[in-house]
Parts: sequence; structure tokens; C-alpha cells
Amino acid sequence: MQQVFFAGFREAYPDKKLGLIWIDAHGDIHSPYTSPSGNMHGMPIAILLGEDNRENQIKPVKPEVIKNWERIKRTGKRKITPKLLPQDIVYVDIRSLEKQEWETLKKLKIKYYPPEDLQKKGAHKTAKEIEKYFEHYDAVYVSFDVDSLDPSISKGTGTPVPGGLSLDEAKELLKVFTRMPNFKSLEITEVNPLLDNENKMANAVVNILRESLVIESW
Ligand SMILES: [Mn+2]
Repeated sequence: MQQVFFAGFREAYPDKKLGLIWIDAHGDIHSPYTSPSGNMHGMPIAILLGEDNRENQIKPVKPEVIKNWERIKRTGKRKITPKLLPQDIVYVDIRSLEKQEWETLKKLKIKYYPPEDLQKKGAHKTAKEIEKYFEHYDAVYVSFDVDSLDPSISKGTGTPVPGGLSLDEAKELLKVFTRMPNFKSLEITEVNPLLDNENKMANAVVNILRESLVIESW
């Protein structure tokens, strides 16, 4: 779904310089050619970049899958592809990527901050560095996948991965990102109450939003 939301963002700003901050445990940069599971949840960034990564192909892909893949890259009335360039993306807290994904990141020179960097620098300093990186962008979109959080907070998500953000780190990041002058959009993804106890994840997210966003009343 995330690629669809960003497609709307691109549609709204067809000629602007758009940036994307991707806070996630995963790289989500698989294509149908490289994905072991074929699960589309692992593909939104590759869709936005129009990146097939054929050189890391691990299996044959059926013609109808290729047809759909080509179509989804062009989501939106204007059928713009790619919707972003590799330098328009910054990953935060990624830690669970397949080998081909790390290789794609390196090949495309995409900027990323693994958990070690966050711990060394601190969430605030990391966020300020990212703010500076996007200073000359017209509009910035922030995607916050809740599996970026540490599973000790909640397992209410499909693919929890150890070593994630604390609540305070998540708040600090979003505090900075949502106050950037060019900040335009925030999505929260992968909250799954069916995998949770007492709705802990949804409560954690509300807590994060309440304490980091500038909102008049709740
Ligand atoms: Mn994820």
C-alpha cells in the first residue's frame, strides 16, 4: 500500500523535488525478480524507484506478474515512473534486509542509518542530520513502519525484528521530522491488532503521535 500513498503524493506534486524518509526494520526494495516470498509488502521502494534489480534475479517470473509489476510502477493518472530517485530516500533504523537488498542499497548509493548509527549519534542528532540533507527539497514524506520499534514495546505487527527503536527515540525522530519546514505527509504502517495483546501497538503509536506531533487538541 505504501507505494500507492506515495504515488498520490507524486501526483499532487508532479514537478517538485520530493524526499522520502523511510523508518522501518526492512528495506522494502525487493522486486518480483529478487523476492524469495513474492510478497508485495517487501517491494514499495523498488516500485517507487522503478528498480527491477534483474542482476540479482533468483527465480523466473511469470509474464502476468511482470505485466502487473510494470503497471504498478506507473500508478497514478500521469503514470510517472520513477517516482523518486535513489538520492531522494533516507532509510532510518533498517536492520533486516536480504543480501540482494543490501547490495541494491549499495549499488544505488542510498543513504541509510542502521540502529548502530542511531545509538552512537542519538536520535536527535540523526534526525537533525537528515533534516539538513533534505533542506533543499520542496516536500518531504515520512513513512513510519511500526516494526521499526523494538518488539519489547509490542509484537502487534507482521514482522517484528529485535534491536529496534525505543519509544523515546521514535518520538525524538518524529518531533524533528514533523517540524521540518518542508514536511508534508506522515504515514504509519503495519499496526496489526490481531497479532497483539491488549492493543499495545496501537496505544504505543497514539502515545508517540501525541507526544511528537504539533496538534492542537486530541
Ligand atoms: Mn517493515
